[in-house]
Amino acid sequence: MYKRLLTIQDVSCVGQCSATVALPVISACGVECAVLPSAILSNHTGGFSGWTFRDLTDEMPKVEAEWRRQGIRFDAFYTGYVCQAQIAPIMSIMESSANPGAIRFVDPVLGDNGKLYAGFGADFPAQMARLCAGADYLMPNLTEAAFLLGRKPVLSGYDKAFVEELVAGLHALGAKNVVLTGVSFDHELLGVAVSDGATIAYDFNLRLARATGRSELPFRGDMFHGTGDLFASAFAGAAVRGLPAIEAAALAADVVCEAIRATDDGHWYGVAFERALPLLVSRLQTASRHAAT
Ligand code: PXL
Repeated sequence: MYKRLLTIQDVSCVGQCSATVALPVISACGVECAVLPSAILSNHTGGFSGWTFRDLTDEMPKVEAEWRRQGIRFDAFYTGYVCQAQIAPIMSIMESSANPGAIRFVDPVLGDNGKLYAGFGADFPAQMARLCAGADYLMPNLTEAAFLLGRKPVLSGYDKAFVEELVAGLHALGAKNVVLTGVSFDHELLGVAVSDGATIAYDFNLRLARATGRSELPFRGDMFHGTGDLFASAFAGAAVRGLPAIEAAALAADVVCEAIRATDDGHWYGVAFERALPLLVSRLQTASRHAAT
């Protein structure tokens, strides 16, 4: 069945993040992607020397009213970079424009590498936690998970028990499934933890490494911009296509690795996800062939 997903996040005109990643990636998954921009920026806020910012909060109730009037509805929602004043209008839109059984994906975009993104205040994570409460799939990185729980981010030297405590805390906020990214126990393999509240599964990108014979990512600094958005978009698209969460997470993580590998040296503000779209499409085709047999 052809599904329609609404993504709610900013349009950073330049920067390979948020809506400019979600639209092509979710489309490549064979899922219609509608977009409600939360703001328009000249470029993202991670590393450029400045940016313009136009907040679009005022548009949200108007768009909602028009969709109500026309009966426009969605099978899934995926929220990303939004601001404090938008939490309530977004929750309202997700109520009023949902088809029965609509799935809510929440990427609680707050920060990375132990820090909040520029422009977010210390009180924002508690507001974002309200959006997380209604998530069918909550997709934080380790930094965001810590902020949502009012804890200090810990980025290395932790164990499984620590990760599982974070995951339990996120379920306690109300999230049905938790997909925690950036998990690494040994500094070599990076992966995701996927929990449905009863069991936790891990995926450390081993498959792609074996398939390509390349087990290491090129090291170009400690941070790749937009990879969280790429992961969340691919995960949401694959999950809407019917992949089980652990398979959708493994696929999304492989797409992120492929995009990082395909990124030219010196291309610092984003990853070349366009070059990973063939992998995404072919893996989804294989998955759906298997599902059909
Ligand atoms: O990739 C997350 C993100 C999304 N949108 C904007 C950002 C960032 C991260 O810096 O600045 C505007």
